[in-house]
Amino acid sequence: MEKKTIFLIGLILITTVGITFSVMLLSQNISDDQKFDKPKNIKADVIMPTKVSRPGCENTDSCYIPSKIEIKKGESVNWVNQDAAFHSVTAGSYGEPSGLFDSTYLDPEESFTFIFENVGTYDYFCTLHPWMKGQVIVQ
Ligand SMILES: [Cu+2]
Repeated sequence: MEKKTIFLIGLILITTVGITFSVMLLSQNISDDQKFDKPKNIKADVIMPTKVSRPGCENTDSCYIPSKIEIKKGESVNWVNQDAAFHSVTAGSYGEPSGLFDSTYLDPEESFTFIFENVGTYDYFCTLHPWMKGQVIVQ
């Protein structure tokens, strides 16, 4: 009788501790997911700053900032549109897209990531604004 009581108490304790841990882990997972979903936590390698939808940024080479970025083979570049207008990140040059990558129209705050698997120099541009040009150098 006494052994049974001890066993029951033990069972209740183990169950309680188990449930507490499960709830703790679950709530931690949820908050991690929420953090991950926040667009502001995305690391921007290159930004499209404000007002580049009008010509002028090409004079200071600042349509994409930085306009030239160097990475290693296998690494990715993440572009974030910080302007209030649509922009794209499209491989090649205006009128001659290479087809390697194309973000299509990026909404404000939207981002695009591409992984460069091969060494080379890659020009890119914005399909909406011919003056917007950038370059990725993969070593
Ligand atoms: Cu643009």
